Parts: sequence; structure tokens; C-alpha cells
Amino acid sequence: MTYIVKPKFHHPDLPKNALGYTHRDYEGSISTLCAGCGHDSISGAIIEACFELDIEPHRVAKLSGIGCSSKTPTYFLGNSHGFNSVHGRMPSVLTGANLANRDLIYLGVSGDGDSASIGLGQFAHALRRGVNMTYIVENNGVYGLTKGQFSATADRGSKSKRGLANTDNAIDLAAMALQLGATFVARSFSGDKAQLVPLIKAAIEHQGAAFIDVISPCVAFNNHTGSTKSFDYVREHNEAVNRLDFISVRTPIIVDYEPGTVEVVEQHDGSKLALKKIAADYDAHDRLGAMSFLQQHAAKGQVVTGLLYVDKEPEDLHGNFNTVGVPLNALGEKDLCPGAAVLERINASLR
Ligand SMILES: Cc1ncc(C[n+]2csc(CCOP(=O)(O)OP(=O)(O)O)c2C)c(N)n1
Ligand code: SF4
Ligand SMILES: [Mg+2]
Repeated sequence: MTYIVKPKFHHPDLPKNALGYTHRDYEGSISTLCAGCGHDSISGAIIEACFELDIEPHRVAKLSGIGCSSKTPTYFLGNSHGFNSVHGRMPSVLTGANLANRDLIYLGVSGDGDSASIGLGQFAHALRRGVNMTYIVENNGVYGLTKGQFSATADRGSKSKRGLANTDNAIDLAAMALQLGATFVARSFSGDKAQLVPLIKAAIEHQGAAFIDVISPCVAFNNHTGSTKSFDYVREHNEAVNRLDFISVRTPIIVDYEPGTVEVVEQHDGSKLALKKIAADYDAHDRLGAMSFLQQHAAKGQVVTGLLYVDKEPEDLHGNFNTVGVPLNALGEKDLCPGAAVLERINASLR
């Protein structure tokens, strides 16, 4: 545990983004996680993505549950809104906040224990409702914070630090997200910043439920031989389906991939995703195809990473509810309380 406060001073020559902010403006407190924990690399990727997207930190709301992964929002975006909720309950708190103020960028950070065990129902309903958010699971296959018990994402047959084999079947959260109707589904590896940063940027700009499952090795309890969530295992079994470039509306569009192997996907806000197919038969717009691709590779012990699925025309909860464009928390009494005559009309229509 460190109690050292991060110094505010930074070198005057640090690179600045279009808002004049440096990376330091997107950082948080000094991490208290174990040295080498994959979760710290994901925090670094979130900082990089927000810096590159020129996001004003006060426009972000970061929410989490309980666990080492859920502690990480303290270590990034120190100038953003934050809510560290109860174990497994981040999705419902995020949904409520999003309904009250649709103008913020919602970033949900969770663990495999937080989302696949106690919070599985919450995970499922937030995705099926299409809450506009970037939902990141920092997936290490164990309950890191409570000292390394198998989580529900641990593969059957994988070994604990003490050599015990897991006898339960694993939940694949990316496969579930596809089945539940998430409009952006990806998987990445904490050790692959080149893949993870553009995925986070694209997920933030995506106007719907975006889910990223990030394999993030726990160096204290799940990084040994026999684990399928260790650095060595994921490096050896990583099967990337595409290489991704994210091109924001503000940057000039330069795509230098070979013609025929690249697909440029335009999102609602005009930002673009350039997908270079590595697996030639992979189609990132085919939900069913993505589901069977995941299953086929999981059966061979391969970890499929990259953008698995994106819907070019996502729908979100506000669209489905037909809510007003003004955030609900900004409406005045006149709008919120339209009077007895309107209430009478509504009651009459229900009789
Ligand atoms: C209601 C409740 N039940 C159990 C716990 C104990 N607990 C704290 S963190 C945790 C699991 C964390 O695992 P995960 O979400 O995978 O995060 P990690 O630490 O691995 O990043 C558990 C079971 C709790 N804090 N609250
Ligand atoms: S116990 Fe595991 S998950 Fe928690 S900080 Fe240490 S390495 Fe990371
Ligand atoms: Mg975990």
C-alpha cells in the first residue's frame, strides 16, 4: 500500500492534445495494485484513449463495483466523476446515472468476479437494454482481491496456484454479450496496448452498449503454468481477428492498408473504424458468425481477440424510451410537473 501523493509538477515539454491537456491531466492517484498486475496496463490504455480523443475529463463518469479491477478508477481520470458501487452492482448504478444525465460519457469498469458471478444479472440487463456505455471487464479468471479463488470465467481444467484443477465450465462474457444484443463487442489483452487503445477509443465513440473483455493476468494468483489467463498462455494462444485503427472525426482520414483487406466502418458521429482482417473469413458485422467463431476457437484453446462485432446503426436505451434530448437532471419543474390536466389525460388514456 502506498500513501505517496503523486506530484503535480510535470515537464513543460510533455505532449499536449487539442485541449492543451497532457497525459498527467488524465491520470489518477498512484496505483496500489501488485507490480505487474494487468489491470494497471488497462488503466494506462484508458488514459491514452481519453488523451487521444481530446475528452474533457469532467465529461466522463467512471463507475465500478468491488475488486482489484474495480479499484482502478482511482488510478485514472482523477478529474472525472467517479462512483465505486457495491460488488456486482455497477451496471444498475451506471444505468440510473445514464438515464438522469445522458450528456456524460459512461465508463463501467468491472472484474470477472464482479460481472460473471455476483453481478451476472446486472451485466446481462445493462447490455440487453443497450445502455450507452463502455463496459470493460478486467478478466483475470480469479477473485484477485480475496486471494485467488477461481472465478466463473476460469476455464475448466485450468489450474490454481496450488495445482487444483477447475471442474466448472467457464462463462465467456464476450459470447454472452453477443447473445444479449450488445452493439459493440471486443476482446483484448492487457499486454497489447496497440490493440486495446483503439478498441477503447472506438467503444467510447460508439453510441450504444459497448463491451470489452480484457484478459488481464493476476500476477499474484493466476500467472503460473496451467493457468489459461497467464501472460505466457495468452501470448501463445492469442488469435487476433483484425487489426484496428480508430479515426476520429477530427483527424484527417488516412488509411494505408492494402486494398481489399480493409473495411472502413463509419459510426454515427462520423468517426471511423478501419478494420484490417487478419482472419480472412472474419466479418465483424455478423453476430451469429462471431458467436460460432468464438466457440470454435475456444474449443481449440485459443483466445480470440480484436473487434468481434459492431453494429453500424446501434440503438440505445434513450432511443428505445424516446426520452427528451435534454438530460433529465437539467429539466425544470415546469417540464417535470406538467399539471393536473395532463395527468388526467394520461389516466384517462389508461382506463
Ligand atoms: C456482497 C459482497 N460479496 C463478496 C465480497 C467479497 N469480494 C470482494 S472482491 C471479490 C471478488 C473480486 O473479483 P473480481 O471482480 O474478479 O476482481 P479482481 O480482484 O480479480 O480484479 C469478492 C468476492 C464483497 N466485497 N461483497
Ligand atoms: S491480487 Fe492480482 S488482481 Fe489484485 S492487484 Fe495483485 S495482481 Fe492485480
Ligand atoms: Mg478477477
